[in-house]
Amino acid sequence: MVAVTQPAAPSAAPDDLDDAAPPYPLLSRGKVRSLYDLGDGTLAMVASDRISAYDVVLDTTIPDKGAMLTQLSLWWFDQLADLAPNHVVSALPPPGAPASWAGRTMVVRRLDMVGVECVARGWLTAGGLASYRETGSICGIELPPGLTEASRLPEPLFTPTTKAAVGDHDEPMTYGEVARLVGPELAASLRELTLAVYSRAAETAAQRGILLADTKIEIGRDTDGTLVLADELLTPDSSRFWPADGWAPGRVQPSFDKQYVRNWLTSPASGWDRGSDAPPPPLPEEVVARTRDRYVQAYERLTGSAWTAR
Ligand code: PZK
Repeated sequence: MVAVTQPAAPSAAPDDLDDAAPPYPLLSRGKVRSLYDLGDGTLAMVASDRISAYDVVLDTTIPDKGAMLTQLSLWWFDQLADLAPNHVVSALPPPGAPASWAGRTMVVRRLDMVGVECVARGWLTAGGLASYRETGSICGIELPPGLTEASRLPEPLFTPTTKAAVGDHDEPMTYGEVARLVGPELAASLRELTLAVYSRAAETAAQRGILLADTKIEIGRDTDGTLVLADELLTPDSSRFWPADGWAPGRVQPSFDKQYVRNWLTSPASGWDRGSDAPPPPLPEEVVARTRDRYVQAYERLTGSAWTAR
């Protein structure tokens, strides 16, 4: 068992989860989600309405974001149930949970988590692009010359990374490094499952006008070693979704969910200096409303169901 350190709460962030103290011990806290130990071999994963941009958690929350991402994960777990089992035990908050947890909570089986971040990419951007520009390869996989920002890759790639502590950046690993870390059999299974999840999800998203540029999935093992899909799955926080219309290689694609936030934060109107240590200013109401609408659209386009706040 690895020691779990609790990062400090984002400074002065309105904490939409802590309006009532939950009657469970906190096991782990991420930038925008918390994990509680229910003590019976299950955990409660609670998604907040907090949003991060440019690696910082903002002071402004996006109403219903946590519930939308939780419901989207649950939908994907169902869609992919034939590929692998998942960790979901219940979509209802556990007994005694604060009322604010409704809709944003999943009770999950406690698993032995694999110590590798399983990433799949179908399009080239961000860290993958930086690696390609430096070395012509990603995670040791040689790529053809001539690729650029947002290029479609010749085929989806398994591009695993190390699991860094909160606030640190994950480092790319070669497949050989994964095999040395977890053993060749598990490495092969991780690659196979990651690519199967990515391919199915990318196909589903494409039918709905959304490109799934990349995604990070978390895999655990149950007591008999069966691989189980865990964490959040195929949400805008774990994946890059791009609007398919208007996609063109050679320029940075607008983010499906965070583009209004990024545009405003980097505009003169925000007065924020990204390079400084200063926290970003609160988002204007209109940016919040538009961003919320993008999460609603992502939920509705992917699932084909209307978002009704719960
Ligand atoms: C687990 N995280 C990431 C950190 C979060 C999530 N089913 C599981 N069993 C054991 N451990 C985990 C899971 C899952 N999922 C997931 N860390 C451990 C994480 C912080 C907050 F919501």
